[in-house]
Amino acid sequence: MRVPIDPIGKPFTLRLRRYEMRWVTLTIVVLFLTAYTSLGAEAPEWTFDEPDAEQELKNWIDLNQLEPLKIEKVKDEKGRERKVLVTKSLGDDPYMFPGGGWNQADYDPFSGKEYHVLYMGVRVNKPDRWQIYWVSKEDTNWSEAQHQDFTVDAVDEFQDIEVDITAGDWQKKTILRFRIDPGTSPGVVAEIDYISFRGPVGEREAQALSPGGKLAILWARLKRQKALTRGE
Ligand SMILES: [Ca+2]
Repeated sequence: MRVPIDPIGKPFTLRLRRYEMRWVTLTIVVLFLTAYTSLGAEAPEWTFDEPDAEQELKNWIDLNQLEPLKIEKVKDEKGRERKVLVTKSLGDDPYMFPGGGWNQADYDPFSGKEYHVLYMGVRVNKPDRWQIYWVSKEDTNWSEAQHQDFTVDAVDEFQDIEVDITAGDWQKKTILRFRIDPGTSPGVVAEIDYISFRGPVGEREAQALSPGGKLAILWARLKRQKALTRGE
């Protein structure tokens, strides 16, 4: 077959290929950007460690039946120093809004499907029922329909607790804001080392101290993800 020659003298098919290549490149870039933005915002995490501790605390407002929140340096049972948020309940309905208030937040909306485990490092003076309430894009009303209870019994020693949130269709929703009720009775003193939807910070810190820590963390994350998928 004769290849048509354009005025510049290059075979037409070659020019076409270059023209197509531009489109292929552009398509790849667009697809990549689409995939990247659809990943959504990363869920929030607070560690109360330097340098952000005081700034983190400033955005925790609209408290109910709680002594003013404070950040303290304490020692855990292994003698390790931890910077913690200290709460003390004054009634049977204490609550606080991490990173904002009932109608504002300093974090972006996040996927309940992707981030459905509440991770918390915590030590308490007595076991009690705690709660999490939330509002979502799908339901912007604060109500019992979007809440879950969980027990915290990490008495006298820090525990990394994981709460899989299965109530109120959390995993089908985009979470806008949430509140934590640190207990449901007066006199609950809690030392909260971190609150996160990304993973257990305590485990991360411990492993980071050991050689090959990063690999170990990655491996632990994969194992945990597998376990969660299996519903363990
Ligand atoms: Ca901490």
